[in-house]
Amino acid sequence: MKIKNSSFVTSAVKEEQYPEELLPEIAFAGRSNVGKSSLINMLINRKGLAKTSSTPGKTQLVNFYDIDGLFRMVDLPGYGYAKVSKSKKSEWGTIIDTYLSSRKNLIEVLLLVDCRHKPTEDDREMYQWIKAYGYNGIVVATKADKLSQNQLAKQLPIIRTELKMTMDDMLVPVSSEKRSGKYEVWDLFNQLFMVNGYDIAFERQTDGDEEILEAGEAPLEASLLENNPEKKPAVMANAPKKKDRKRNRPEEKDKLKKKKQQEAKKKKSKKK
Ligand SMILES: Nc1nc2c(ncn2[C@@H]2O[C@H](COP(=O)(O)OP(=O)(O)O)[C@@H](O)[C@H]2O)c(=O)[nH]1
Ligand SMILES: [Mg+2]
Repeated sequence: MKIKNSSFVTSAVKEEQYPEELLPEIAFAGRSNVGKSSLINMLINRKGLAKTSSTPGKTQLVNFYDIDGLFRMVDLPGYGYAKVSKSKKSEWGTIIDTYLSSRKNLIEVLLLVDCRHKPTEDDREMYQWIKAYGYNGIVVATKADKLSQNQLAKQLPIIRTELKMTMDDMLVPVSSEKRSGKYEVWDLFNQLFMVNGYDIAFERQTDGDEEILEAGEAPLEASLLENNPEKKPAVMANAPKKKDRKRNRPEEKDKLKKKKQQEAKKKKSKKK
């Protein structure tokens, strides 16, 4: 099945503004400017459906995109933009928390990090958050075109270490600029639909001007992963698990909150 129609559904801040929970959703989280909107556009072969921006930190909205009436991609508000005020930051936290905690049809959250940089504290927190809500926590390393293969091979383990990922956790390098990593992400989506019990399977979304690959043939961007120290493309190495909403118990959330508060206290006392 190829994508024929993708469209913007709505932007939301509050739960009442979300579209009905009729379709499975896959959400994209990450710092502003990390490449969330660009990745969405690449995946659906559309240039400007998700608005990309060179002035980050502006939109604090959850954007829903409908893909062929079968599922939705959800662009979450970006975090970590220095010029954003404290009140904006807590607003951001509330918007994300509301979405993650309430959305029954959310099957996975991808965390995007820039492959060139060490993940930030915000990234680490976001990753913990995603895990605490019972998702696989799939990490997408963006802007892979900005690094050589050797540099990328060095960066990927750093991202793993900083985010405290295990070898079971998935890490996928992509470049929206070079249009690489697209098939890996789509294959992953298909696996996610399958393990979550949805009868949805998309064909590899070719751009039209590139060769159409036979089933089982290595995708063009496999070369990008050649130097991946994990040898296998990360996506294929481990099958994603069905989301485990049981882990999303209030106690879990409370524990996480307490831990955060304790950490903040420690930091404060250190400063003194
Ligand atoms: N070189 C390169 N630039 C990218 C890539 N993805 C996004 N960008 C650029 O990074 C900036 C922010 O991208 P955007 O998708 O708007 O990020 P968002 O804020 O996370 O949605 C834009 O100027 C994009 O053109 C990529 O894969 N490679
Ligand atoms: Mg964006």
